[in-house]
Amino acid sequence: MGCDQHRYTDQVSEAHKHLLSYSDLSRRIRAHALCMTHKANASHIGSCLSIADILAVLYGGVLQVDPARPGWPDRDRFILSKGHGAAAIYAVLAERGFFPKEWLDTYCQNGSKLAGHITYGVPGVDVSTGSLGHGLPIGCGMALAAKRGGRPYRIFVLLSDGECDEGSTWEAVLFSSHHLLDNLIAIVDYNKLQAFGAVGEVMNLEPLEDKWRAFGWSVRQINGHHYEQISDSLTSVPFEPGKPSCIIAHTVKGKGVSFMENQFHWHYKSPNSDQLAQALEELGIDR
Ligand SMILES: Cc1ncc(C[n+]2csc(CCOP(=O)(O)OP(=O)(O)O)c2C)c(N)n1
Ligand SMILES: [Mg+2]
Repeated sequence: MGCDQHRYTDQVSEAHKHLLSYSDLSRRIRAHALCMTHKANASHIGSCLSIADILAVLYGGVLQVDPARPGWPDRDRFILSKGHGAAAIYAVLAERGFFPKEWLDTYCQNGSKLAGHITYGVPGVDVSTGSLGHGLPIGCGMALAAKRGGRPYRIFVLLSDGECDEGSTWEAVLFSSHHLLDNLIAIVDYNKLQAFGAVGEVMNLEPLEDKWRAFGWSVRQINGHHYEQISDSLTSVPFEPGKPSCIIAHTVKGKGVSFMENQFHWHYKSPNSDQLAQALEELGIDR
């Protein structure tokens, strides 16, 4: 079986002329990411599935961005600090019309614009990442620039729980509360897994909420697969005036595909043809 992902997306598109619902959009993100990693024999499908629902809400209703003007100066900025989740962000950008869906077929191929880690220059992408621990520090600079320039836009940074092991992340946490950056929002994809094992065994983060609070942030914990909780939290920022906001999103690595959920080896493995077929079937995609 090939990986003709546009067959199903075109069918769904015709049925939905209006803005996609979050569940439709997250299903498409998951399906694209599965097809892309399968075709490219690429890693990080578990990481992509973990953030699909958060991306669906961000790009389906929260971020003030314009696909026709990706460089609009007052757009909200979004930084995917866990840059290895590139397939998921490319999928949602294509679904929102930042570039043609056909580009997704070229993911990780020679000459493609779409590299395996999120890359500046792709329409809708503001920052290249991949070396973990850089997204929040960059977000701090952007947030400070917005404040000093009197601009209204917000900076959303999606980081992994593994990145909470990085000293640079905690320097940024400290910096942003000191500078009263209430235009900065960190979303922690707390899927409890890193590349080779459980967060609790590699480097325990608990009590994680207390740590962010102690550094001067306002914090909420949510279920990162519950659209209402995601949307409620993202539309309530800043949680407190004068403080940056942190959303600790409890998620499942591999979410949505039964045999990938909570299995750390799906950090690096890519689905073969049979596994892709089973995964798409579980998502309810008729191919
Ligand atoms: C500074 C740095 N060290 C190591 C790596 C290699 N690496 C890629 S992903 C990853 C860990 C993945 O776990 P997590 O950060 O929790 O992200 P998840 O896939 O669970 O979203 C590591 C160590 C890297 N990209 N950057
Ligand atoms: Mg993780």
